[in-house]
Amino acid sequence: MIRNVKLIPVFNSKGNLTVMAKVYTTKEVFSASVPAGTSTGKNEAVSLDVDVAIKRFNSIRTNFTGMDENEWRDVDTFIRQIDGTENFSNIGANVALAVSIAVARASVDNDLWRLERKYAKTRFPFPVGNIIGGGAHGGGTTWQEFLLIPYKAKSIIEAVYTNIEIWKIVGEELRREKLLIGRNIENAWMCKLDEEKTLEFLSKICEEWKVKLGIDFAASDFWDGKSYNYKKGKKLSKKEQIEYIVDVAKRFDLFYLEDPLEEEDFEGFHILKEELKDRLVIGDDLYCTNVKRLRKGIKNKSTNGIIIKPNQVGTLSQAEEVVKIAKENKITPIISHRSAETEDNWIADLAIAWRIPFIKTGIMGTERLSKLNRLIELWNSIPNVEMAKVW
Ligand code: 2PG
Ligand code: MG
Repeated sequence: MIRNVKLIPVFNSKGNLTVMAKVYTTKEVFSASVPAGTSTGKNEAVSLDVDVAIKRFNSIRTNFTGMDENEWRDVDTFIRQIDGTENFSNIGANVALAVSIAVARASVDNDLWRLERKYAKTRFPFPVGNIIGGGAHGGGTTWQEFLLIPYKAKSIIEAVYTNIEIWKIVGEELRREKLLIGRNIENAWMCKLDEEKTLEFLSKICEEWKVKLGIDFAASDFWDGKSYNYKKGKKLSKKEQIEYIVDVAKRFDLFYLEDPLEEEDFEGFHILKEELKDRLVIGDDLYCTNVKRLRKGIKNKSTNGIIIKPNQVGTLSQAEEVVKIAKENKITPIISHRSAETEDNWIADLAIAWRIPFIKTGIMGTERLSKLNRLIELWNSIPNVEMAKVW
């Protein structure tokens, strides 16, 4: 039984305040902290300023006393009721999610990966690692993230090791060639190469290491309502951007294409998906982990992949529903970190609980490694483990 819920302001990896929730039950104390985005979608649930959020929460927190943590979905429903809006603008999606996760943790004695136990074998997600960055995250390119997928890996440690080794090699080579600028907010390398030069550079390394390449274009960030505006002055219309993405995806054999178009272009995504059949065309800002938007994507046959970021929607049970509907419609879920992270590692556990085949969580930096190390820890403690079946 829940005795009390408290919120504490803590810092995220960008040095901004975020929320840690502490749920006191008759057994123990359970906690969770939540991340924040930088290139946020305009349809995300609203996160409030931490001071305001904590003040508002303190006026309602006694309502949780006496609730049953094992009925964590009911607690989520209650959080939505007391907020009373579609987008958590009263209590804040940051507060809603921190409380939601801490309560869910209380229901499984902290082992969030046990939230759903339906299968004899436990499957682990392939890490999708941000190697070179740009856009709103910082770096030379207009596109936001160049991503590695170590698809040959037979274990999670091998997968993580592959991405880390490539990260070291890429950093050294960029430094040697005097192309290095530094590291960005997700600890991806920032360099002086443009989009295509970056792809040429990475393609060679990916071939040697047998990893697949992906991109998060975060295209809404360089769309002004009329054209896609590239850093070096190139302007592309909707149609030209689609043609360019198809060309680049084929030329560089890109397996993973996240937000290649702006967040309202459901029809454009459909055209791309049809042109790029055996690749993942993924919506992040397009969906914002929101059921209504996912249904629109299903109707328009927009994508075959969806990013799952629970803080875009507000509670675990809402994110769980999105994962379920996506799977029922053969849309691959990819669970993801945010650019401003904490050391909390719940996305790792959720990837396992919800059988999600990919986890996007960066490569380096303690706030990224905490998720990867959690996966390694679980791989070594759960019997009957295997990598996701995606290839
Ligand atoms: C993204 C994420 C994570 P942000 O766009 O996919 O890499 O960035 O958290 O800034 O939205
Ligand atoms: Mg994205």
